[in-house]
Amino acid sequence: MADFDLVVRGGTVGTAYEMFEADIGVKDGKIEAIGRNLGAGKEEVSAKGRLVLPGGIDSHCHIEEVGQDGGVQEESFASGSAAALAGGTTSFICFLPQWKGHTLAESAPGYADRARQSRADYSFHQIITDPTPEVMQKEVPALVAKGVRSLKVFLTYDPLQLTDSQFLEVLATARRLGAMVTVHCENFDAIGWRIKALLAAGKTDPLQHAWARPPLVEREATHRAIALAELVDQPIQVFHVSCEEAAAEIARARGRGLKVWGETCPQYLTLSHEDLDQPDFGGAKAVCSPALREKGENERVWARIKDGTLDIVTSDHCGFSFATAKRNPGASGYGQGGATARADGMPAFNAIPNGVPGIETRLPVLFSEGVSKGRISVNEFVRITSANSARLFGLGGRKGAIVPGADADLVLWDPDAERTIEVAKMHQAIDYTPWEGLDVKGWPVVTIRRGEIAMRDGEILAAPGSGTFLARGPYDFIAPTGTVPDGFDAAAIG
Ligand code: DUC
Ligand code: ZN
Ligand code: ZN
Repeated sequence: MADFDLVVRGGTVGTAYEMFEADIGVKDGKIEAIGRNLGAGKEEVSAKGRLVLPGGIDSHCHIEEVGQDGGVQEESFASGSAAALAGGTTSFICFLPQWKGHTLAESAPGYADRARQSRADYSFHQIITDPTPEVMQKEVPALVAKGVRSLKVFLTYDPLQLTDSQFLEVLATARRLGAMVTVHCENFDAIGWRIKALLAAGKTDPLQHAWARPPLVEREATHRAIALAELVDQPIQVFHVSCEEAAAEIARARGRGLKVWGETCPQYLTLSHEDLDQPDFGGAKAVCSPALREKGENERVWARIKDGTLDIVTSDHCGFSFATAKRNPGASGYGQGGATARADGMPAFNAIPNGVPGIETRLPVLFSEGVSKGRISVNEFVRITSANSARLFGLGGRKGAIVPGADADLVLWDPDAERTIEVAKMHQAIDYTPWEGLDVKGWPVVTIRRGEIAMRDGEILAAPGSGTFLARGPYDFIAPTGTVPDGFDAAAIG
């Protein structure tokens, strides 16, 4: 009789801090044993010559997200989760929207039901754009109780931006409820002023996006977000850090003992202004915010991964195809300064929906550019792609770790495989990838989600609906520090 449902045999196991040769025995979807010469499994997967790492957690991606006009981003839960599994990611956290003037319930009816089509495990961050008493005192507590334990706020974008006082309201509510606050840090008015000036000068092409949103606007908003979080004594995570100027603000806060964490994305480690400056409106493919920076900035962001300032690398996957949404001014809500169009009918830079696809390429690009090129170790790769997301978002012990009792979410890597990234071979629904033609070394060959072989050699075996909602309960990282700058007792008013 078999000892296990599945045995992954003879691989090199890589965790957040260790590398060792071992078999992994799986029972009922969980890791039951780790050791040499384990007994037989009903099913066996040879991992000879492979690295066996925790399945990726993409803690920031936009899947089938509902826009302010009720339209839906093009990546469905079925296609987005297939793309995730193909790229070695077994869990993701995507977004429940709120549109100004609407309650949470009104903003995305049926979204949680649609998410049940996922093939990967999933959870949600709740976006807050209109923190009314009804939303903050009734809807958000109910949602946190159901396991949606993180809120996302935007300090820019016309339909999304919070004022500082609204942001404080969100921070105070999160503190009371024990939820993480994640922040898009860019200065709304500074960007608006630059957009106006650029449009008035007749500058409309996608490259102008970078001039409208220079590092300074990110640095200022990162500083302000940290200061306001310190005032309330609420932990925050700064999303999609693109540059040293913003990372330095996080490092300074961390040095002062604040609970501030930083996330970046492969686009800020590998792409640059040059990708925005392409013929035939091609630069629109690289429009995301914060904007791509000058070429040399990539290495500075890598350095902030190395020194631990940036804890997590997510995709910030957005479902905007080049043939459709990227040409549709203002469609998504992720734009600023009006739905301006150019003489050729294409949107001006400010109205191109912000965001790039990346859920499928996140791990292969990072492995190749990071591990294969010697910038980071396998252990660092594990930390920034799964372990830290699990710890910081309340999935510790269950996800992002290879230990007995954890979910058997594993990805087998062939560290020597050489591939070229081509959208034609991918599983995402979006019609382009910003990494088209990139040669990579290191490739995920088998993905196992809760003990089920979900992807083998690029073939998706997990069915739509086989993913599970991950409810996230209270956890240590979101406990306030108990210290505020001037001794003010926040708990007394919380
Ligand atoms: N920020 C996000 O987090 N996602 C999409 C666009 C954006 O600016
Ligand atoms: Zn953002
Ligand atoms: Zn995002």
